[in-house]
Amino acid sequence: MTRLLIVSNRLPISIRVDHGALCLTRSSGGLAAAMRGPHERMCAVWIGWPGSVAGLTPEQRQDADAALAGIRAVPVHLGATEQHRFYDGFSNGVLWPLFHYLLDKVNLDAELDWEAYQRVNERFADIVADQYKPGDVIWVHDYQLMLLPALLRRRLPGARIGFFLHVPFPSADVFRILPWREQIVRGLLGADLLGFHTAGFRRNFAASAAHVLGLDPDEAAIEHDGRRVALGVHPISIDAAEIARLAAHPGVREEAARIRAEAGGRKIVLGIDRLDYTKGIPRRLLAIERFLEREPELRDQVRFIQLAVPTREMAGAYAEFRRVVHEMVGRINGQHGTTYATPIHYMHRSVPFEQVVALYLAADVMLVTPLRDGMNLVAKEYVAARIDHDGALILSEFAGAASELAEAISVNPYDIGSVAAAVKRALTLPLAEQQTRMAALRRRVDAHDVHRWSQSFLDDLDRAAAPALEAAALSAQAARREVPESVVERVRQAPQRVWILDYDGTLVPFAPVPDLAAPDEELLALLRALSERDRVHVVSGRPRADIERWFGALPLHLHAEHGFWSRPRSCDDWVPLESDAAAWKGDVRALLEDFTRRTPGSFIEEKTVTLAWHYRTADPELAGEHVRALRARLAERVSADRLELLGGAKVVEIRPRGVHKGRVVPLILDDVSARAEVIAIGDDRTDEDIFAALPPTACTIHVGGNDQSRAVYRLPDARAVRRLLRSIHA
Ligand code: GDG
Repeated sequence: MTRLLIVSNRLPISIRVDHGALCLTRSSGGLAAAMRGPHERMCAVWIGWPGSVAGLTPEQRQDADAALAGIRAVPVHLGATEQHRFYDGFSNGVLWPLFHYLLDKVNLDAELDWEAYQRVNERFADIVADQYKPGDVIWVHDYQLMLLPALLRRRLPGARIGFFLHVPFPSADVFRILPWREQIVRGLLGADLLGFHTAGFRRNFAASAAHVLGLDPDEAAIEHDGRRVALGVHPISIDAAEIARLAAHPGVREEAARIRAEAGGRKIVLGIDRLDYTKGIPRRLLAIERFLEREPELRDQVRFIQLAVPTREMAGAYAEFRRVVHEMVGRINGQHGTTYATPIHYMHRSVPFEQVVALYLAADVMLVTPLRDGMNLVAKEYVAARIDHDGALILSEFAGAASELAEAISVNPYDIGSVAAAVKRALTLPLAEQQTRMAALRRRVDAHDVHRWSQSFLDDLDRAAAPALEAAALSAQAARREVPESVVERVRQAPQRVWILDYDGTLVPFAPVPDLAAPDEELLALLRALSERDRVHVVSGRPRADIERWFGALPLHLHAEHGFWSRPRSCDDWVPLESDAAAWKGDVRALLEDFTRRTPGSFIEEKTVTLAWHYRTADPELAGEHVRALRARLAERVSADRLELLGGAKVVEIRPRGVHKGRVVPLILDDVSARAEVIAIGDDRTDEDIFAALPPTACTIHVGGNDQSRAVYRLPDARAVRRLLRSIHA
């Protein structure tokens, strides 16, 4: 069975010392709850921080290590300062508020925190790589470890790596604020699959990658560094059956009855959250105050219960926030309390999960009003606990859960008046409507539970990683196929040599602007020297004018526009491959002009036979949208006119089908002796047509990274190509 390595900031078990004794406690929170199932079912290994071990005696530390090993947990120990900078400083002081759109909370001076974030991600990478065995699947979780996928990819090129983000991914305009945005995107793109809660978060990430790295994502994937990274939508969920079982348990029901009795016949409106500023507690309290002011006759008929679970107590922003919330509760209770009742029943602590479920059971109305939330499991848990199909859920439209739980009463948490109105509406919702809404909600939560979530993520990861594994195998093969010295010697000794050379990326490295890639003196001298003894063909996709300008004076055979134009050495005139290959251009040009008008920064490049639409300098999001629309518009023309569409780096090229570099091969080989050595060198997809058209005896060489090629040999870059040419000529 495939082994799973789960990697998250915290282990599901935390170590602490209480009155000198070692305590192991279950970590709470959505992530820990969600991954417990796969951890047990798949005999997975869980790698993460176990809490501080600083106060442990050596014996206690040994005991702790043994206990962790017993539950297949591997600790990543961190020093106190490092942990503080990595966790409180960068993860929760920069990324957490930024990703939740709370920009005023973003820690401004975070250079040292960023350094710790990098170091800790490296530490995780070392430990994961240490644990890894070929065939394992690695699943990395959340915003604390966003550099980890790329760090692992470097250490384990062939591994299957998935990453799931539990928090929102913000819009590109917000994400771009981050000074380290590029490193974060690159870090994530080391994975085979990136999972998000909602289609919106996925869209935001794709747009950010487009902006920050100039990539060209489509709906469900991004090509980067010769790899394809899949982007998935995987809304996390809960163990609905387990919660329903607890909700039916007599002990839990008794507890719920006690809570109701305690409320003395009042209806219960419940909030359960970590005491985090993203959860919208202060605005919720103001909405409750507004409700109390507006509805004096209901005032005595409602009890608000707020369970605020302590969280991130070491971070500065949280201590201040806690003070603000406690003061607000005090003020509202002071103002609206009576001799007999206090409107807000506030608890600042954590309670056992059975107690949480009892609260869900007791609550007539559940108030879930985060300002932003990745998903919010409390909303789903409330639904799962309502086994009698009644109750009302008020849900913020800014929680990820809102895109699944459409039958909840939706509110804008920033609009205090409308939240107060929603509370009234929920309290007076007729039972039949409660039941209709709750039945629909329950069906959805039951069908998409946490088991299905983890399984579907792992299935998608398998699918996403399959081509990458193949590519890794191919590139490993490729690395072994550098041109051997015996072949170099054979070519050197050949009575006749014919070179077929691509230009951009083969003889010169790529330049940011095409016009800057003109040949240098060294190259011109090399080609001149080579052509004294050999036949040298340059076969390029560039326009005739470029090739003529650069090489016209040399005794070379020239082929431009993918071989549509050729200039044999002895003759000055360029001859076309076909006479009427451009009849289709009028309409297509008009269409491209329309798209160019609507996409500022884009432009059309016209060659004799092809039309190209470049959008490198356009807004990436708008261009991405328009590329898809353009392709759809061209689809019909393409089949009717025997055209083909080529997608390149920020360019869509349209050309007649059948005009490709391979077409020049018969012309080149026409009067070549059978004993001649033919050497073809090229770096991109268009050169594959040359390799395909050559006889198997030809020496074909692909230039560049780890992409697939049918060429027999490889060279890493243009410099290596020149070295080879020089060594043959010498
Ligand atoms: C992050 C994202 C995303 C609460 N009080 C107690 C207690 N809880 C449990 C709840 C629930 C969990 O904690 C809270 O999960 P949330 O999803 O509401 O929120 P975050 O902790 O912020 O989680 C969030 C989640 O990751 C998963 O991807 O949904 O958007 O922010 O399960 O029941 N549990 C116990 N005692 C308590 O007092 N035992």
